Amino acid sequence: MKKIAFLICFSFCQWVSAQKKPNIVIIISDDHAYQAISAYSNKLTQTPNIDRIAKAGVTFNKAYVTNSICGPSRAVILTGKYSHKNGFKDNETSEFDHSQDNFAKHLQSGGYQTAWIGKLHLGNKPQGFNYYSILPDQGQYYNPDFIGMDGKSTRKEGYVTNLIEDASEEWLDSRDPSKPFCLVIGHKATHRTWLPDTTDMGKYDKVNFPLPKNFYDNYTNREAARVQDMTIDKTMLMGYDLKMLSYSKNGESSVNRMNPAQRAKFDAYYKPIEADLKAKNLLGKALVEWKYQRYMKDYLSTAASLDRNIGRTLDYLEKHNLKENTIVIYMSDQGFYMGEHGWFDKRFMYEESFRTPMVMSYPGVIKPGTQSNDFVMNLDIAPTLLDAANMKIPVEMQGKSMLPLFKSKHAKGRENMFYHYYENGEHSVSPHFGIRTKRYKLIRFYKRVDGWELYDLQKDPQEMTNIYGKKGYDKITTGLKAKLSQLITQYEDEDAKKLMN
Ligand code: SGN
Ligand code: CA
Repeated sequence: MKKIAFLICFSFCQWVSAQKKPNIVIIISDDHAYQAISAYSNKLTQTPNIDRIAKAGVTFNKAYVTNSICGPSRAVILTGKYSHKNGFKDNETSEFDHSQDNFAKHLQSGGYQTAWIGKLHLGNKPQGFNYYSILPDQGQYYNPDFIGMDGKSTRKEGYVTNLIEDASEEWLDSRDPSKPFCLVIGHKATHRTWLPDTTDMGKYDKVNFPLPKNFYDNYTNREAARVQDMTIDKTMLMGYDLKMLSYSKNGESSVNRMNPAQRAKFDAYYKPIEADLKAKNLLGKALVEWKYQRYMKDYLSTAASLDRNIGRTLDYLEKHNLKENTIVIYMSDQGFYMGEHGWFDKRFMYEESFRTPMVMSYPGVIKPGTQSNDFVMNLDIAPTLLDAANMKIPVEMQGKSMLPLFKSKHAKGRENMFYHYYENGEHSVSPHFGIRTKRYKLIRFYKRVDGWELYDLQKDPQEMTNIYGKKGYDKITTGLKAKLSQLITQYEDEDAKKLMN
């Protein structure tokens, strides 16, 4: 009898403490640039729903990733560890070992129901989730396949961002309401080839986007920037990327999963653009600038489809009285170039791709409308979530909880950050690692390009002038190398250590 009473009491206490734990919704998009989010900049577009999260909580103005590429960034988010520790260094050769520790496993053991829905890009069998439904690899924009927990692939009719939101709401509907939950919504948008929902095609047709100041960069003094393969001019394809289907053999790939109704809408929008382009016969700068305008229009329309669905998530939480007890985080897996340096894509430790958008609401803990200029990283997500759930943060996690920044006036953020990018394939970006302090950035390129770069971000925020080895910078360089060595030792990056010469 006593034992039963104890068990009832224990379960009741557990239930009470579980009730106090906040729910968590993390929305992770793909390749969404902060330049294209109005919480950060009004220059290009409005994203009212992402802004809702920012207004309800904090806008991290200095959020960064440890390795600016999809799978590796998600591996860092899951594990709270750098790529060399979680083993997933690049998309092309690494395989993620899901048996290792991750935040979801901890939350589960703390009574949370967990789910990952949408893009994961770390194989199709995550661990630590009570439910998952995953887009295989990069996934498709139209009528995509989803892989379920039984390993079976199901094709769903519709547009990917809407479908991921539908599946997320279905899971929320079906969960056990007596337990806290952690839901990761992994969006494919705004990944290449920037294909919007048919309802958003043409949304920006009347807008003429200003060229970034360094659009016509000639990469003087920056060898890695010179040898890359990610320019709008040369790398971006007329057919495949910009949907001018008659221009290339593989141009069909963006539309080959569409059903006839979707295809008819696609053709109704893109075919007249193609006819107009042919009539214009553009060459040289005129053609590159046309490509830039089309890139912006497609990308921002895809982002509009994304923002609308983020609004649906927020509406769901409000409608179901979950808003007050739910942490909402919106972030991308990294930043992206919107024509800066003449580029699209990411990978570099330069600001546009090293930085990521990150906004977070946490009612009762984060004051609405907070602007944060502390250095935070994707590495910090796992420890932050465990901290919020009132759970122990494993010493192996290399990130730091961000919550003290909001709870204590005396909390101090990072002074500097360590970055390491490994992939050496598509887009020809040389592997590199480096340190960013409040004012300077020191980068060591290796393998494809061998050498150092140094930037004074105060004088040169666009990172156009490499001052490594220039007169007057010896002392600064020596100091930065010492700090970089400290970080390499702290994070135990043996490969980087060997290259500190
Ligand atoms: C694909 C893209 C690349 C992109 C990588 C990595 N090519 O390979 O442009 O850099 O993904 O992106 S595509 O022809 O398939 O579109 S990531 O977001 O997965 O890291
Ligand atoms: Ca990505």
